[in-house]
Amino acid sequence: MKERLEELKQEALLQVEQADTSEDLQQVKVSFLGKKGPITEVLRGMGKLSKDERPVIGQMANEVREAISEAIETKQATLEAKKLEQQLKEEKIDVTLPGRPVPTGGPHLLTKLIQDIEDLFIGMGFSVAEGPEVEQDYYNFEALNLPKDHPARDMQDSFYITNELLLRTQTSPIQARTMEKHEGRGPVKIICPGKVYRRDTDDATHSHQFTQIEGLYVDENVRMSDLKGVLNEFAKQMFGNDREIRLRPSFFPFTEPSVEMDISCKLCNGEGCSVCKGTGWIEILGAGMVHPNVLRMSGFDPEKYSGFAFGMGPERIAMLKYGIEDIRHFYTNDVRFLKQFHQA
Ligand code: 2NM
Repeated sequence: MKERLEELKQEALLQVEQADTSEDLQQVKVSFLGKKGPITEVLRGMGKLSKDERPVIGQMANEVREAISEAIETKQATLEAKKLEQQLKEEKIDVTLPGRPVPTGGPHLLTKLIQDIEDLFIGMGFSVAEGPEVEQDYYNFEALNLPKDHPARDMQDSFYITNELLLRTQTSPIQARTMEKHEGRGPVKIICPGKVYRRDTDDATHSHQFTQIEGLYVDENVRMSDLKGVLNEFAKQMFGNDREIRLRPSFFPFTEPSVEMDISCKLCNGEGCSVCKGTGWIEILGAGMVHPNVLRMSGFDPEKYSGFAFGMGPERIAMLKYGIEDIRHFYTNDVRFLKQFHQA
């Protein structure tokens, strides 16, 4: 009986030693110390032993049981420590690794371009003025020398809300409002950026909603040469010092005389290519000397004051500057398009 217990102890200790996981260990515990295990069996068979032997074997059996239990517990602790160590090793964070960059948004290409144009004109003494997108017929047309029956009102079919209210078709109503506020006293030197709306069928070069920047300078003795100087400076800063400008006669109801400004084509050096349609020149904006009727209606004396005005489309400028072939790219907001113009 003694040898049997000693054997069981050695066998159990060996298996504890060899256990690699808590599950293995649990298996050892069940097979040696469980109700149907060999130790229990020994204890059960004690009835057959003599009175002298019984306490000796009983004590020994208990000692063996204790020893196995203790070995299991010690091993269990070792296994748990090992497992924790392994886990710590696997989950270690290297704080010296470079961080993953977080993608950031940025201003829309048009927003950025409009801000750049604003800055450019602010540098020449202009202020930025804004106004409502839902505008009165009076400021959008009437005050700009476009009376109710004027044929030019058909040229730009508009979104009317009521008989007297519409989505502005240009940003010049801001200029009419600003002049009115000045109560006949100059100077007025402003640029007016903003969204405008026209009833148009959208295609590669037309959009029912687009942006505009218009400029106005009213003072005593403002001349066509002042307009030319300011626009020349704009063209060179915007498109490069090597660009030339030219003014061609044109017509707008709110200016007299009216001009259109071209810049020399950079792609072909003025030789003629597909971008400039063989002419060597690219149309950039419209401008002119403010019509006396416009000055008078907004409270300025055309005998004392004169002014120049101009208007341009940021979409068109961006398309020329970056070779964008479809105006709808500005509004469909495909990030693959937008990202190309994203500066940090
Ligand atoms: C253009 C072309 C020519 C213009 C005129 C005025 C105002 F209010 F002074 F009458 N604002 N903008 C103007 C002149 C706009 O856009 C192509």
